[in-house]
Amino acid sequence: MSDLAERLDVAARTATAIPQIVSAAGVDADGAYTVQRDLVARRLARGERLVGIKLGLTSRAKMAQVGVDEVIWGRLTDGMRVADGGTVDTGGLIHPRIEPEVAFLIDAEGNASAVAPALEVIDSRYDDFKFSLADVIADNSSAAAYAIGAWRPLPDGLDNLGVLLEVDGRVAQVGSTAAILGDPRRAIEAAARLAGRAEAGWVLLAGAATAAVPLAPGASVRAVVEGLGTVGVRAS
Ligand code: OOG
Repeated sequence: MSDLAERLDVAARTATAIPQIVSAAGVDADGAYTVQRDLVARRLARGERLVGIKLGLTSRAKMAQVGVDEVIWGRLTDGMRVADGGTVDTGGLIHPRIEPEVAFLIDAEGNASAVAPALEVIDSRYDDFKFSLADVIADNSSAAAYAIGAWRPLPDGLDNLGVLLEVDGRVAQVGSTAAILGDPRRAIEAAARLAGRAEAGWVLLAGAATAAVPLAPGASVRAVVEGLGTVGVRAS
């Protein structure tokens, strides 16, 4: 298992795609979460801090895009965080894509105390962005970077807010928060069930509301979530 984690770690650090080594080794989903833990442990050993959880494949659009139809989760570190309005360095990534999300701030009771629009950059470490369930789980659910807009208290309804993904001022994807498990608030229970209790102050990325789009150097990307505001990044 730890050699699989090492190969994924090297793939990420050198921005070099690799074959689907986890499914090829016959590792199942449970084993793949052990590989993921070992992979993220390498980042923590280099000084990064665990700051949250991401859910993946919580929408039909995403499941259809990658051909895997189970909700998955991954670990977020402070090293993946990009400021709202900040820059994502695509030079260190293989074939990055970007997607619009909703983020929750988790309190000491495990409840969401605030919500914000978010952008997630995903970058599969596998050739051609192709993987099976075990491969993508081991690869920390393709996590690469994320940005979060301004936090605000949870509004009454979060279940049908319009979502736009804009690239260079043009609409690239349109969706609704309803795409995220029917209501993104379901992500809070789903994360607790799948990943265990979050720590106070952790971020939860609920998963993308639309398919992801390629992130090219020079692009300016903005997510707009109705009633929640906007968040943007630039790619260099
Ligand atoms: C897997 C990760 C999906 C999401 O928000 O659905 C994900 C992938 O598409 O590479 O992060």
